[in-house]
Amino acid sequence: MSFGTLYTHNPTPRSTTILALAKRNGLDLKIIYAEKRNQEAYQELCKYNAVGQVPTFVGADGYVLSECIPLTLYFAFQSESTMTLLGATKADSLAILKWMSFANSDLFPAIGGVFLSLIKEQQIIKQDSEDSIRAMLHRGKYLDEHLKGSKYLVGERLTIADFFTASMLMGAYAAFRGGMIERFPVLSSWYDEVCAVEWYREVAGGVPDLGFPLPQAALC
Ligand SMILES: N[C@@H](CCC(=O)N[C@@H](CS)C(=O)NCC(=O)O)C(=O)O
Repeated sequence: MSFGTLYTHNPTPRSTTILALAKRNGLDLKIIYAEKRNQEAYQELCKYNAVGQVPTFVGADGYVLSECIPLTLYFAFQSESTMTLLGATKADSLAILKWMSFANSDLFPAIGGVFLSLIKEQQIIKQDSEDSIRAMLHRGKYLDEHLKGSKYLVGERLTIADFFTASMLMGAYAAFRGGMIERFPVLSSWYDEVCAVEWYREVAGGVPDLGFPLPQAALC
């Protein structure tokens, strides 16, 4: 039975964990790539999301949901086994949301501001590349320091925050893998461990190693 349709871009890290959860939960999900250049798909997306952003989900029952954080949670809610990734206590659930929000709003845009210009892709909202480098390194250090005292982002068990944050880091590891390992060893071991989890790797794997040098900048 059809679960619904996910409007996304090919690719976008904002959809990676959703797609991995859909596969793990055996959901029959139709994927529509709705970049602006695919005008027909884009116009269809705009019927459900007036700002034309992905990911946006339209359920077979007509339920519509957009924004990658609630969508990731919605897909995790679809089975008992993935619900265990949402935290065992209220404090854990709130910490999971905290890290997902940080990854989506702070980490991902900073990485995008560095990575997209390197691969000659257009930034939707143009960002200063020096500021983006500084922010990417600063936010990477914040994660590296946090993971020195915590096996996973939220305590001793893998949660959805780990998969979601790893997906948001993929641009940085695709571009600067060697430099990231050198500068952020703890973050990098955590990243490799999360990416090796089979159900996640089946969808998120195959990140290229483009071999760019990690840019340097004075941290604020
Ligand atoms: N606040 C949204 C942002 C979604 C977003 O900006 N998606 C990008 C792709 S990663 C997009 O659709 N960009 C096209 C646009 O903004 O016109 C979320 O967290 O899901």
